[in-house]
Amino acid sequence: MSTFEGSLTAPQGRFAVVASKFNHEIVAKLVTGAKDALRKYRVADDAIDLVMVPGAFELPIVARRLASSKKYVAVICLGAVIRGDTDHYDYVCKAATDGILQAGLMTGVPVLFGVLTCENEQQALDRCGGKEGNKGFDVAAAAVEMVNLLRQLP
Ligand code: INI
Repeated sequence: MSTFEGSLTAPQGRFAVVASKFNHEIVAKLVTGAKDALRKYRVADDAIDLVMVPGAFELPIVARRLASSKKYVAVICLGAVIRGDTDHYDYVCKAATDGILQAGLMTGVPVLFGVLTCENEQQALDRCGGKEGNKGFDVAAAAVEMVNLLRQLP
């Protein structure tokens, strides 16, 4: 039996980070976490491009464009959606989730889902460098792993 598993060794190629400006203070910390992980796994700073979008709803169209461009080995999407008084939250979460998944499936390029979907601001703060860690870091590490895994697969 052969087992395939992506390593966390530095992959060749460029990484794109797409980050939403909505809930900027939280997303900025996710971006910092993602950069920390990429640095930890020896991705050079000048091999990372950061693209800002208005909100999580806009992540998919940009992720798909970047993933289709053949310029990047992975696209890391970062955002934070926090529930308000209406069901707007549900629509933004669904659009972001479905669209980010589609961007990866349609292009074959790993497109990572680093969007916090939270009931309140505290949950988000806990996950962007607080007591629950930094989801941006985790997702960027997963991007490195996926690049290395996909390179091994037929
Ligand atoms: N965008 C977010 O990234 N997070 C949110 O919490 C959010 N809320 O709550 O409304 C949000 N809305 C904006 C949305 O992503 C789009 O930018 C906007 O609808 C324009 O298409």
